Amino acid sequence: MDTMTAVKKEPKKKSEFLNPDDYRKDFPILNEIVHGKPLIYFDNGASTQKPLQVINAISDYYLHSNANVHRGIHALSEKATAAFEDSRKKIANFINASTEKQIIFTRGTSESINLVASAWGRKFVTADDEIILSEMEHHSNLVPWQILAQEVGAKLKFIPFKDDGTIDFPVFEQLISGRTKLVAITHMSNVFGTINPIKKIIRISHDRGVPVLLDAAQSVPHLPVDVEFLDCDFLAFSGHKMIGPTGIGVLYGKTQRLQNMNPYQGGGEMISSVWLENSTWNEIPHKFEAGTPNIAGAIGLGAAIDYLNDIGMTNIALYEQELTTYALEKMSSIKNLKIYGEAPERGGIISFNIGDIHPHDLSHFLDQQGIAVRAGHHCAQPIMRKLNIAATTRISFYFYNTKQEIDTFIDELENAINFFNY
Ligand code: C6P
Repeated sequence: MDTMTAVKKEPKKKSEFLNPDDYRKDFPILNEIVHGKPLIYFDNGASTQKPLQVINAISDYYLHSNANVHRGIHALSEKATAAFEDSRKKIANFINASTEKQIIFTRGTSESINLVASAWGRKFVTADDEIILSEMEHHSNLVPWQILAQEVGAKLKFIPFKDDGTIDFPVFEQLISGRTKLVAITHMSNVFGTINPIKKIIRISHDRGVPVLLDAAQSVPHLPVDVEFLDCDFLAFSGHKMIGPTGIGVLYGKTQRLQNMNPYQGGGEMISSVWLENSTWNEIPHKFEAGTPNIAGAIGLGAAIDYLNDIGMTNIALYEQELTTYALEKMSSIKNLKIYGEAPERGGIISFNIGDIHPHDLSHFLDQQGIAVRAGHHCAQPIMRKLNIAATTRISFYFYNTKQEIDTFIDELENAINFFNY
């Protein structure tokens, strides 16, 4: 017998872009045993794990330089302020902002978008103005605009998505008009994984004098994102989705736009002078950072950015693409498995259902095998409604995931199908 044909060809396991084992050792949580099985963490779209370098940066701050920022003249406060502001510079460089003054610390993507809806929207959006969103937005890029629109009497318009989970671009070109005040759209869908054609959207919007806000919660952690190249007006993202801590996020804004906006919240730090009856505002970014900020969070995010830069965002993007192609190929051979979203340009997020197995039952089954996935509407109820489903199961990758983990996941999907007798 010809042994060459008898041997089953094994898929290539090694990637030319990065070796996850070089990084997994920095993430102690990846060694956890869950329900007696080694943890496979496929819920990175919801939140990522943290390496020791980030955990240590946070504890170093509390151990050696804990003090409030921008206030004290003493050594600890100066140290804390330097570390906090250094993180702001790292973030500016990471997304290629022209100055760190364009980087505002927030609690996360949701707060960043609320900040713009409140401080920019209330000043510049009036009755009968229109804001263009898409049907594939996360609730965080829908609800703040609904609140604003109801308050000022503006209208929301929606770019539809098609069966393959991509936006209907010609409809966008029809929707934009002299009444449009803003286009706010997700860079990468947290349900479909679709990477939207934002460069084109921004160019067309700018040709009409319309600013663009990008919800970059799922893109900045996974792709190289360059705000100068994209020319977006606002960009929002979260630290916890990019190996940083929870409770810290970023709003990037073009200088002129930030300067022209009202403050978001009142309090310490955001003022220049205060009288009993009125006040004047501090310069950007401090104008938008009322009260004591999340100092440890900002420092932790700076450490996360150092870590991601060491790997290289292009390597991360290419590696995740490889994992996604590998997973999609394997999943496509499973009977009755439907994947939602088939965009040619996509990130490492895969939403699916298997027949009528409920996503909560499937995710519970997978959890019992140590595999963490997300099941539900993914804070995108309008997507579910349009697809006429209640929920999906979703897997989402990061650079520390492996093809071996995908193999185990596929085996467990097959076991689930047997278990549920489907
Ligand atoms: N999506 C998910 O599992 P916050 O919660 O503020 O850090 O991020 C909100 C947010 C905004 N936009 C998009 C595209 C997002 O994916 C998210 C967070 C998580 O999909 C939690 S619902």
